[in-house]
Amino acid sequence: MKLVVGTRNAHKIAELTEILTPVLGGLELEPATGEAPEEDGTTFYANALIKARAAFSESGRPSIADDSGIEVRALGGEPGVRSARYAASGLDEDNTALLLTNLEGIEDRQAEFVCAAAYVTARGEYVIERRWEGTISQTPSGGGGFGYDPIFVPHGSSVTAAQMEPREKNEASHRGQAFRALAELIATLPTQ
Ligand code: ITT
Repeated sequence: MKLVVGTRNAHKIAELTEILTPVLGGLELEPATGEAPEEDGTTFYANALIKARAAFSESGRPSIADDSGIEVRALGGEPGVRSARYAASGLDEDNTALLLTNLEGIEDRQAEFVCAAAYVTARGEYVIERRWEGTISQTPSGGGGFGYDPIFVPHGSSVTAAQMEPREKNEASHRGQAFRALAELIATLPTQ
């Protein structure tokens, strides 16, 4: 099966390959090549659909996309859908540094990663959203993963997501949960 992936984030493609291949045998993922669409939705659900629809309309082939981010309880759910561009530079190090600064002196460190996984074909549109709960650490640790992984300690873990093996992260993560469920749904649909 071939799927076009509406993302410009190479880390997501690597994770999606590992997550989806065991469920969808013979899978080939092909990155979308057109211009990235404007993510002007106010929810992960809406933005995931915007990206998957753009990939589908440009390629004419079944397409998937993910919109994801981190919601921090003490910050009223920020950065949320703005996670990729929380700091002005949009760099991972600057985003995590800003989050740590904004949480200075705050005891409640509860946070959730959220992933909306979308699938768009000529026959229909599907979106599945999943969450991964944890806490924000005091300082960054670990060199794996991307984004906020170095400061996210999943519930039940003593290390950050950036200190986990990729397989261990994908098994538990918001993206792993959402795309495994989406892949199981895709596997039940008629071949496009
Ligand atoms: P595309 O829109 O091209 O897919 P993006 O990186 O801009 O790439 P999003 O708009 O979905 O993607 O923003 C997701 C941001 O949320 C991402 O850049 C990270 O900062 C953060 N994020 C999402 N999933 C994450 C994960 O598994 N680990 C760490 N940070 C994550």
